[in-house]
Amino acid sequence: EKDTVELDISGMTCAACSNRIEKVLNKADGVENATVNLANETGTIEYRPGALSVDDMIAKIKKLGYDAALRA
Ligand code: 9UX
Repeated sequence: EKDTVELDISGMTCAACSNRIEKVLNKADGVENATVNLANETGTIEYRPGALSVDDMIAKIKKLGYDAALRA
């Protein structure tokens, strides 16, 4: 099955930042499609919950030096 999650992502200051996060998320096992919006500071990720969790995604983003949280 497939799920979609929206994250708040902060700390991005240029388009290369958002591209970098997109690239890492899209290559992660279980991610079907990830788009990151620099202006809105959000990310939308379609993924397979059996393969990775939202916490896994947040950890990957934090490892790149940005902050991320589940969008309330
Ligand atoms: Mo742009 Mo983001 O030079 O870490 S890539 S600020």
